[in-house]
Amino acid sequence: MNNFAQLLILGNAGAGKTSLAKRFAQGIFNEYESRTHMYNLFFQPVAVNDKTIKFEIRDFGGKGTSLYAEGCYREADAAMIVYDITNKESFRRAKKFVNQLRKKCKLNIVMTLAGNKADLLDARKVAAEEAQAYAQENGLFFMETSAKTETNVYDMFYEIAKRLPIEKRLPDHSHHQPLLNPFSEVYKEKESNEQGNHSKKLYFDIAFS
Ligand SMILES: Nc1nc2c(ncn2[C@@H]2O[C@H](COP(=O)(O)OP(=O)(O)OP(=O)(O)O)[C@@H](O)[C@H]2O)c(=O)[nH]1
Ligand SMILES: [Mg+2]
Repeated sequence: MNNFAQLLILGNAGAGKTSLAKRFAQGIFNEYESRTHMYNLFFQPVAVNDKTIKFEIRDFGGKGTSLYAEGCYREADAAMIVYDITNKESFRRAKKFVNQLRKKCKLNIVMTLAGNKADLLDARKVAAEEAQAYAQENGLFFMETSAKTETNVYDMFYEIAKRLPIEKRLPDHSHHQPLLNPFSEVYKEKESNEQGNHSKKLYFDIAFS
């Protein structure tokens, strides 16, 4: 039983987004990873209980591609926001990404926060407690990771797969149906001119369709 999930990786330039994706999907780490200009695509399955979630991972460049990334917010099933624990500015930027995403993404998106480069403890500028508190307040799953030493990398992706809404894991046509989340529906009043009868009708619109 296979199920697809679109996962976006967002964060400051140099935070380690590509390194995390490559560690997870290819099992490699480059000391000198080159900057991502648009985005990289990775496909990697994860087995969760008796199911397989096939991740389609979009790893965006942290510089100058934000508008492009925003075009994908609506479709995303999950997002991993990455900051670098040795760079305070990258944590500030991570919070910005969370705010931007919240405005446009599905209500049931799985959002996680990765404090990357956790191997560089001596250079730490962002306390794990601060990030954990922020994550808790904002409904994000949080872990410190290291693409270099592999710490928590697989676990992070596995946790995302585990948290995907049940509906996304159904095997058949169900994922083609709009998810009827009571909070995602907006009422819209429309004039209807059915059979010459000028009656007012209530329409249901799906906010995210
Ligand atoms: N020590 C350490 N270095 C890391 C880690 N992850 C990434 N790096 C290094 O940090 C640099 C930037 O990593 P990238 O993966 O290219 O970062 P990015 O977020 O994809 O950057 P952009 O594509 O420019 O947005 C590279 O030289 C990596 O080798 C980590 O966990 N620990
Ligand atoms: Mg990159």
